[in-house]
Amino acid sequence: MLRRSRRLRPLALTAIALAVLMGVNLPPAVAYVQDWQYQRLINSLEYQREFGKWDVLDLPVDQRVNAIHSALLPSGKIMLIAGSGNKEDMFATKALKSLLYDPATGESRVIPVPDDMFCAGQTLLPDGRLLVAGGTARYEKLDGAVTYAGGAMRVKNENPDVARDIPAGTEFVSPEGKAYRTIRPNVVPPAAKVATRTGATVTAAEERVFVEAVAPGPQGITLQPGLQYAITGLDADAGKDVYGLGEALTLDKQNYQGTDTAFTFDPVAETWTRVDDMDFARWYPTLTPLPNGDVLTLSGLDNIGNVLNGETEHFDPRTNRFVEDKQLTQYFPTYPSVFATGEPGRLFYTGTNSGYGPAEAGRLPGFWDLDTNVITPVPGLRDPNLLETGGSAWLGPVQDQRMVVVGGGGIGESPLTTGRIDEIDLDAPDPAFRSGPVLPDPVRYPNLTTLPDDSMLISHGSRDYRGKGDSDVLDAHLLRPTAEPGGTLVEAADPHVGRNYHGQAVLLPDGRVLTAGSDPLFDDERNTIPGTFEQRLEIYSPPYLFQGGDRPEITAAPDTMRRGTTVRVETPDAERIGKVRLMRLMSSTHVTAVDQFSIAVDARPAGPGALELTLPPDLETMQVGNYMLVLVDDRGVPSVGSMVRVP
Ligand SMILES: [Cu+2]
Repeated sequence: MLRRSRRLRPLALTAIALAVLMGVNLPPAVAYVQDWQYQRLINSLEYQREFGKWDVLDLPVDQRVNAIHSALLPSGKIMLIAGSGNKEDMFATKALKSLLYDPATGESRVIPVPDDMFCAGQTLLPDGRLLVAGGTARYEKLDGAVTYAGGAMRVKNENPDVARDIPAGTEFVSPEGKAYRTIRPNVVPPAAKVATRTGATVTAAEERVFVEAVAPGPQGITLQPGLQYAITGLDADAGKDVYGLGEALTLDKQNYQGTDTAFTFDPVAETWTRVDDMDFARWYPTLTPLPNGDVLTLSGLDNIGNVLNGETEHFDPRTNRFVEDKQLTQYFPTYPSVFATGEPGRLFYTGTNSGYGPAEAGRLPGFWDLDTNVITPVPGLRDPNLLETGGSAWLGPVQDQRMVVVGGGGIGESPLTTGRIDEIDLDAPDPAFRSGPVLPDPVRYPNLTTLPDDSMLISHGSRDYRGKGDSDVLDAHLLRPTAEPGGTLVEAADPHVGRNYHGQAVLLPDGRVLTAGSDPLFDDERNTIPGTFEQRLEIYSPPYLFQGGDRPEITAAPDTMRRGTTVRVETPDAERIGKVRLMRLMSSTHVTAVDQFSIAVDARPAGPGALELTLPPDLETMQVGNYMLVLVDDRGVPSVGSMVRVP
């Protein structure tokens, strides 16, 4: 909406005049009257019909968590994952949390998580479980803060018959007697043995693990790579088979390190279960669901703290296993926005991402062909150097194949930020970005949420990196998918709570939007007071909830819908339904929400009190997964969503 100052200018003048007349202390009086008038304005029905309304939720103190990840579950509840919540003391004491929040009742429950899922990847699986992969193995240590030299040790196993456990604390000793130890448990698989005509060749297996020096300070530094390290406590025979080859071990800055563990949350039992480990540790990975329900696991920082070099894993929800796809080796910065498209075997990378990676690699938006592993770049995007911490989402239903890129900034702590909204039609003969509207404030970390009436809520974010300089953008807009490139931008009510880094937004079954999390570096304009994690939730009620009259209602609908079939849905509002949408249950973290989309469904009246829906026949549209069926009336007012599974 209009900045408070702009919209309230006439009101403020009245307030000043009144205060002068009454002879009171001017600034507080103006502020008081302004605030009173502002509250009266935003709580008026006329205002809410046009701009919607934000409500801050204050959960009980013991229910407040540092939400990093949000996901809507088929139970209608929201899973908010904190893990250690970017608090190193919580990490150290293993105070690792998630919060299950029920927006229908307002009730919530803290559920401990079994490993630190802080900055993992997540998406909902076809059977309704939430998959969470990766997370934090170790917090970063900045330049000057590293007291124990560290780096990578390649642990070799030449024995083809047995795997070797490398427990946390395993000690490696160099020829000159310097000792290093591991901090996470590892397993080195058996060596590979291939029979030949004359016998067999054995190729040693290798696991690259992080070690740090036992001795503090410079005496722990070993710059020479390739030294062979013996493992303390092994007998001579075993020691021949298993040993370390050290890389440079230094006091340089140490990045956050990822875990290779993965878990699912069962929305019925409401419990976390460990599944197969990934082949690679990942911190800041993207989990892109594929139309058949499988999940691609992309990018992230590995167990040493380096961005993965394109290693891509495929998760099969039937076997609960990750398998590396050695054909797919594209390098992406962390949290890349990679989406399944309407064409089989073709993904689209918008270029937005969040976190880590050099300027020159994996930054160009383009189509990724999974058969050839080739990325074909697309032209036309404004501010192509400002894609970090930007948002990407489908504009309108997924059949339209219109994608928008919103906001973003330069790499790392660059002060550059953009408010551009550019659109690309992926179905066009020569797809290229076209310039759309521009947000009044340039913004990093904008939350994009697709609503059932096809408009998109663009909310929050900050002008500068992690809200620096008190730069939160307390602003929201609705982007409507008109024929204009990038749609038409209209104002929405201002949120009360700022959200920058580590913020999220998810669509709720009742058509509202829940927002959570924010992790500013500083709390003040001068960047002197360390930032406080924002634990309040805030819910947006879009204008369609203030149009008066009854919302359309679904009285009966199947809970399973198959591609290409017709189904009957009972509703007393059949005659006034304007459109029908299947809204994919979404998850959100670090401006990344690649599993969010809606499907337009053809509907026609089927006798009194019923609609007949014709479901899209193709897998790329009607993707396997969990959705909400929403009926939207001819005024744009949606029903409450009815949970549907597409098998
Ligand atoms: Cu993070």
